[in-house]
Amino acid sequence: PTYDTDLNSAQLPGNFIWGLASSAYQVEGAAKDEGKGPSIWDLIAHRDYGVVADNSTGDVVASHYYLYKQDFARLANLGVPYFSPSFSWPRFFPFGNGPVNEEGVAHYDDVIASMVALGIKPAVTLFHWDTPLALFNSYGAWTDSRIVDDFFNYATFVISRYDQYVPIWYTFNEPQYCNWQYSVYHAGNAKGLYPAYHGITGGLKARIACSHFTILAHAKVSKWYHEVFKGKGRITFKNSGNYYEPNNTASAADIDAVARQYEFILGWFGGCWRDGDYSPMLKATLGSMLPTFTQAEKDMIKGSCDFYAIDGYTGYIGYGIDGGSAACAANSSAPGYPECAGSSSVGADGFPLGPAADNGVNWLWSTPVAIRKFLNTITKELFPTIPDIVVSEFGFAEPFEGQQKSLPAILWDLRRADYYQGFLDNILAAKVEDGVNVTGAFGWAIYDNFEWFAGSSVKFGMQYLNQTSLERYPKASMFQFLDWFAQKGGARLGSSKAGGNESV
Ligand code: PNW
Repeated sequence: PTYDTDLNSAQLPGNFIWGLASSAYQVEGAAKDEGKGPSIWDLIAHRDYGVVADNSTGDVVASHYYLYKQDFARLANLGVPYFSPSFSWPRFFPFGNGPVNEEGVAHYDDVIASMVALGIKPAVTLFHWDTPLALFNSYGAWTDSRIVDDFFNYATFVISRYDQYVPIWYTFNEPQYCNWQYSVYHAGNAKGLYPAYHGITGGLKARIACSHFTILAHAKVSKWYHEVFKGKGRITFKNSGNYYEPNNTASAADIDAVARQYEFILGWFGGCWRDGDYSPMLKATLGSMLPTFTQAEKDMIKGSCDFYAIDGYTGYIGYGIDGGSAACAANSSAPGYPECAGSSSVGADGFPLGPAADNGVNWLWSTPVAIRKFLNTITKELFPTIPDIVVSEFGFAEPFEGQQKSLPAILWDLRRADYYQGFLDNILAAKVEDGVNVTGAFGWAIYDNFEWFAGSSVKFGMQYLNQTSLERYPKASMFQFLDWFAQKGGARLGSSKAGGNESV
């Protein structure tokens, strides 16, 4: 890509927030320890051999539950100012609701205290897919309206306890995952292996309900947060989405396919920026299958996001399907992908300027310029009222890393290093050249972890995790990531700029 300005001399403002991210089930381990209740992921990983690619589980992973102090010490030594973990709902409330688990509370008290002592600022996600199993078993979790009050109970407990230390709260990680393939929020029919609990099959009805109650749960917590902790910190949720470029910018079908992708992925959860309601396209497509919000709910949703957070990893070419809109409408009893959302297929080389995806992750191409275009699309075209946007996750899986045995080779992860350099340059270009108010960027992940259905066969870490000794070794990409921020003047922990905007 070419840039109009000299990006080498462009500098980040001191209040740009940056750091590394992770999530509870993916790193903590200690799955049965100190009073934690099971989540749906304990079920998924254990119940059916073969559901997770390499049959790994979250039982141990990096044992972050016990080794958090050394993890934070390293982050501090490397000068990383923010860390974005998620907290485990079933550690606080083993049954999802009911009695609180004091051991879990004491644990997170010390997690927060340890970060604060080192000056690391937490950006905490309250829910990253580890739904308490008890709620799944008793009423089907996200398919039932009762989840809204149970999440509210958990979220308000945690926020009340740690508010003064946490400048950023994310209620949900990627509610889009209510809707995609495996319904990771409620384990409904993951890979077709589960019986239909409470009528939940992971089908469209369950997915729509999950999305609906997630939006309401977020909005209810956000409203409470704004009333009780006015002006103290910021709250939003993390969206999952990627950039789509029409294959042929003169093709109405390709343009239509891209528009439908955005509406079905980001528009579904875009009520914060659109009068609190579902988009017209969603309503037109899903008709009576789509639940409605009351006016009071719409008002609550509209004001419930203080900024936009996007987990944006890659970019695709959008191809129209012959008669795509018509095929979607004709199939109106169960409109779904790909007819309604437009094709997500990509060319052999993925997004232009990106190399082929030989990394074993079929959705992830290294497409640096896509993040620049995506930030423009989100803030200027899709949701022009967004005040500022944070890239809350981005990262890359190094080709063949899962199979590599030799440590030096694993640590020399040049494709990932290149990905971070390219993405960060393009995030900066969006800011300084295009005027996008992008205010933060978080790399995924702090180290190799449990990659959901891919288990430990796919690695996203900027540190290698030895799964036997549990030692963590920084990879080349970690230093690339850190060097980039050092060059661009990103506030580092321990530097005079550290802390950035104290009012945040
Ligand atoms: C994120 N996509 O999920 C999750 O928040 C993490 O838990 C996960 O480990 C990480 O990305 C890497 O996979 C995504 O298909 C999964 O575009 C898939 C997509 C995006 C995000």
